[in-house]
Amino acid sequence: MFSSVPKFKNAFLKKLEMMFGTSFEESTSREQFQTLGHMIREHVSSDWIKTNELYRAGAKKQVYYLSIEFLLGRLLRHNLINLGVEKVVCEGLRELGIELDQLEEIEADAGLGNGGLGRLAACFLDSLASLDLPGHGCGIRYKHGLFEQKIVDGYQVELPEQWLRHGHVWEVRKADDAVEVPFWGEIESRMENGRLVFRHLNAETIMAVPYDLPVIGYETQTVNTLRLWNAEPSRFPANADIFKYKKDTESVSEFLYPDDTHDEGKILRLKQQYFLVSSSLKAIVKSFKKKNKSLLEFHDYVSIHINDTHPAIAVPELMRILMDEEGLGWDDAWDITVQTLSYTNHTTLAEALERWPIRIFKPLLPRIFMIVEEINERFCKQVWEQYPGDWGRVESMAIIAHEEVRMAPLAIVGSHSVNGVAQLHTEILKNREMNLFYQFYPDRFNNKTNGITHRRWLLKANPGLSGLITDAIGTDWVSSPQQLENLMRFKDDSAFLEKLHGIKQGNKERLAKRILDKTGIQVDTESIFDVQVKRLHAYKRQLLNVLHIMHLYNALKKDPEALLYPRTFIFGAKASPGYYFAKKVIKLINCVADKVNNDPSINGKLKVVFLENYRVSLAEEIFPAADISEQISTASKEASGTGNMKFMMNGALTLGTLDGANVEITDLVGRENIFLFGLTAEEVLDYQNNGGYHSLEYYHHDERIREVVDQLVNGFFPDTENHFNEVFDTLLGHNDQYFVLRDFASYAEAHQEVSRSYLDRNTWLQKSLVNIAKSGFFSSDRTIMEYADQIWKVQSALKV
Ligand code: DL6
Repeated sequence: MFSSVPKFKNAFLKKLEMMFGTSFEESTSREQFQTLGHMIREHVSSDWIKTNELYRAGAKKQVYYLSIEFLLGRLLRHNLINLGVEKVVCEGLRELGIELDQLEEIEADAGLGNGGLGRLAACFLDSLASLDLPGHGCGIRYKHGLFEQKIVDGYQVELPEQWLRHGHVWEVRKADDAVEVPFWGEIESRMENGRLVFRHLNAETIMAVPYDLPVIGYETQTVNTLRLWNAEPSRFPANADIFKYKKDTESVSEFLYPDDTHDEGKILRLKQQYFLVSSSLKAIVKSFKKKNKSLLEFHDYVSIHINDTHPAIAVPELMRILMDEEGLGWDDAWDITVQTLSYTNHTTLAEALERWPIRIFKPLLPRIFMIVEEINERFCKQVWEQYPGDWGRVESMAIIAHEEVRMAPLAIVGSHSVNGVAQLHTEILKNREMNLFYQFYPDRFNNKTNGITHRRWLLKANPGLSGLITDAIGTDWVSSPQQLENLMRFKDDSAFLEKLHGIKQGNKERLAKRILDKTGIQVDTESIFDVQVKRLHAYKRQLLNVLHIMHLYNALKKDPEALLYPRTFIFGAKASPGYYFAKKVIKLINCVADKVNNDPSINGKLKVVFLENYRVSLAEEIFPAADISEQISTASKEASGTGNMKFMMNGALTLGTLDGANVEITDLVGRENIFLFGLTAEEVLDYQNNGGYHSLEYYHHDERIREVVDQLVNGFFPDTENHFNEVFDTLLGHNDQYFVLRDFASYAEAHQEVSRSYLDRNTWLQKSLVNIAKSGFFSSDRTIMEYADQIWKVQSALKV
């Protein structure tokens, strides 16, 4: 149906009539979108079936990527590109009077994630399928994804997200594969035929119903599966409030990350984790058993990856299945579990390391808690034997301590591999945060620097640049992104560099139009587009950025020539709903935007834009249009970052600290093609260990700092009396935990350097080209091949 334009048009019109019983002329855009989606699903169905058959019958190992988040975004154009039919569809639709761009807008972003961790999972799925690797995603089908952000009076307001309102065209409900997941109740144990048998009595059971999505690889016949579990009522309990039961049950897959500041929210979150893990593992074991192999060989056929600690409960759950359901003894079950599981850590921030109070964990998951206790006891004994008398070490490493279950130790002890997501992050894990575990299991720790799928973030998001690259070096870079390096040949080709400039300008014009439509702000496309888009968090230091903008504004007021080159600062960021400080920073950015954008004396030299509701589809418009990528986290705090890679791949230059993957970007592009500033990770850690930083000194000694910090509280922003007191306090009262004032001068100097460099257009374009040429390393294809070869030991299913 996609082999030629006429065939496509014919099939499209027929399908539309069949699906909606309406003529093309009468059809709505939504009906047209749904029609196209169904055609694609139909088109891939035979490859999907064949891929599954191959996996079922084959002797090859499968990998399952367990993740509480998958930030997929839209799939229509991505699928068309991967199938190689985008052109036919685009032309066919155009002949019918439909623009594919407009149809694309109908699709809701599947926002089943908060940020980097969830988007990484989505990029990995694309690479797995495109590399013909047998890898599946397992997640939750949240009814409401990440909240929709509205900005009201400068503040963030959250609205429930509604991606399923019109159904999800890519999913297939697999009701026959539903499994039950028990919570609460009691455990009865008794001897049966010389074996201890456990029964879960009086459990409240939830039905987990899978919805499968095809994951279509790029120009390959591999179609993998993302399985998202939906929570539904199972057996309605007798004599109980059935409405309450239904509501409680469905709430498990209702919202992504419910508020966990209260016990009620905590229970729900832990329920989600067990719901995901238990249903996925049951399905995995069931599918393995169809191969008729001994369970003792399980890990030769199955690899299960734990994406952060949210699915770490897979350790005791796999033990439970192997022992209680399959009858294995502890030692065999433990060997299999450890050899099957692997774990990625995504953060060193202490507050993000998960711990569950026993008072919640034990009653909710009684059998799982028993197994965790046993794992803990055996593990502590091993530590004690290796370090006799070292109580402190045992206490620090224990899985259960201080009335809590610690999920990171559970994941480390129960996995054969533990990886960080950038070189620096892995070193920090090994030498600091997880040093005791590294000493105990030196061979388990390894690094897998993150990556992004260049097919979405370059090929799809930036058709102009992709076309230029293909014209210059051929199409092979799409399958072998390292070939982007061949662009280095054009470094001294000024005609090529001018084309690069033209493409960037076109992308900036498109973004400028979007900004005007959404905010009413007119930006100058000749100005430097300086962009910071990411979750709002104190360590990511949007505050440093906005304080510096205030300084530029002050400087311009004093001297209209103070700014070497006009700038447009663009922000996009969602704050966690309960994160008060982050919400204040959003308000501050919006106040600065109001002040700066409406001051005629600034003469448009400075503009500030906050784009609301930052999400994958918006990100795809922003990255290609950026000149400067702000990656300014306090060194040592950002595990990797992946936005930094997306910007680089689209030719933006990084203005950043030596943190996360910025370190590897620097190694690749060279110091002359990046703008670095600020403390190093070592210096930050040294301050943290030994003290010596006093933010007040920087306030007193740097007039620029004093001026902007005072402006937070001195009425500089009209009608904001007391709004920024807490921001002021974090900087001075609480000694500026993230070293904003310490890095201010160096940041301001780096900005000057940016302006100076931009004035020399040819040199700037050369730097931009080097960034694009070196970005192939950050393709998630490279990352996934490393996971496949070194951790999962899986191979392409197509190779014999
Ligand atoms: O690894 C993906 C991504 C990194 O690029 C970011 O640096 C890191 O902050 C993020 N981590 C999380 C952690 N959430 N928790 N817990 O999202 O992971």
